[in-house]
Amino acid sequence: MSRQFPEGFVYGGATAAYQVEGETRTHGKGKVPWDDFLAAQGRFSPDPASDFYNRYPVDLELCQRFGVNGIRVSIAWTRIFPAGTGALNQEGVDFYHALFAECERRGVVPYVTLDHFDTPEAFYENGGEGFLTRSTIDAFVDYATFCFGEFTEVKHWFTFNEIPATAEGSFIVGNWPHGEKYRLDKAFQLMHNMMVAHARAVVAFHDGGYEGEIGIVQNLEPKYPLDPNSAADAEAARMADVINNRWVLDATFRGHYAPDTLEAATRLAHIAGGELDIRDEDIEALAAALPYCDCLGVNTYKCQFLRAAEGENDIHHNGTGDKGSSRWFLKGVGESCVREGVPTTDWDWIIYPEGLYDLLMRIKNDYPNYKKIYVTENGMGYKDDFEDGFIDDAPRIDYLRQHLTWIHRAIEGGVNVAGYFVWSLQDQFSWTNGYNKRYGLFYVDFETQKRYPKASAYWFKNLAETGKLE
Ligand code: BGP
Repeated sequence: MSRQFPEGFVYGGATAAYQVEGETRTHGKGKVPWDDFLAAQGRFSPDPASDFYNRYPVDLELCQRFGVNGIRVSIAWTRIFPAGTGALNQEGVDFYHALFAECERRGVVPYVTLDHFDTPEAFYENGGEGFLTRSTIDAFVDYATFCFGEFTEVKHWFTFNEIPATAEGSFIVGNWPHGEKYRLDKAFQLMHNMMVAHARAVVAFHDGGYEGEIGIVQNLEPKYPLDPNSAADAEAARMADVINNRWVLDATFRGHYAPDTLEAATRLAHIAGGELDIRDEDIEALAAALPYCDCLGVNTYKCQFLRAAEGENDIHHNGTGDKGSSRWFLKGVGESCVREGVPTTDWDWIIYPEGLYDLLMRIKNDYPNYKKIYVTENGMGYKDDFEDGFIDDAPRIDYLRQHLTWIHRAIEGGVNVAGYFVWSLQDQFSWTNGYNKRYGLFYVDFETQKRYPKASAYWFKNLAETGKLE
């Protein structure tokens, strides 16, 4: 059966500054925590990544040829303000103006994120702890306000990319720079502080009278009890849901935390040995932004099945693609399991497209204040085979088709989904997995930086040009 997407639906490709640009230590750019962290690890370098800093015209020309009419990019805060605040790097400002002008020339609409995992290193110096330190919130609002005023050619803004993933990498899995493991207290606090920063930037956008829309991108992940008949498993899923979804959704679309959300977060923070610092003025800031958050970006790849269990924390991230090597056991929550018959990727990400339908319907039902959703990332990490310039990535096409089918069903169910961005536009650098986990519609030979359209690119072109999902 074929399905027709609505007129005006955005068929996009997604990127992020640090994952595509390269030139991380040149052109006046300031440092981010990943620079030293990756160098010390010695596994892979973010340079030159996909060399987007120099090759964005090539990628935008590909967008035009393949019907990709929207592109998610992020501004690297440290290209604009190398030390986070203070002195401006004009070269960085000029770069983004040139990038947006090229978008315009190619008929590709930019959707711009202000901070995609690359908060400046400066906020971790002199005892700073990034967004755990509240002055970073003020700095973000200043940076955001600068961008709104400077880049008036941009009409679609997102404040942050994936606050729950930031908290997870930084304070639960601990595989990010300055990371610690199992610190749910810090994870909730970080998410809270970042949500306040988001809210204040949204209000600044509104008060400044800038043209366009603004929202936030989150990694939302459906959580299910492993045994649908077990109340204990359901409770484990509820806890995991609070961490990943409810905390940030409540902050965005209620303007406060519902009592049971707050109770769960406080309990989990206590288990980790800490307290949460949620102030009245923070809640006022969240509430003030409520009417002005125009859109939600949903990044979606996988789901989680939870089993209730007692025991000690034990999380291992599979960052190599050795299937079956990951473990996830979180005290106070439970254990992550794979339900029989449900497929996984080589990185143990559970493929469950129907979960996206559940998630979208749930946002509509539980958060009626939401206005519009973009699926801002969806895609399949895969070890592509390159044969004489041809890449037959049939499993990826299948993955995209299934997810788009469930998105279409959600639209039929009344959810306002306005666009879909494949992660990723071109192959790029993955933060904790390096370069063998490819996602792109366009294959990148990282030696020569040559691009090759994959089978999925041709498939996507047909979808984008006809609006028809076959
Ligand atoms: C999201 C991020 C992206 C990207 C993607 C794929 O969480 O927003 O930056 O990396 O996931 O994840 P990974 O690279 O870990 O496979």
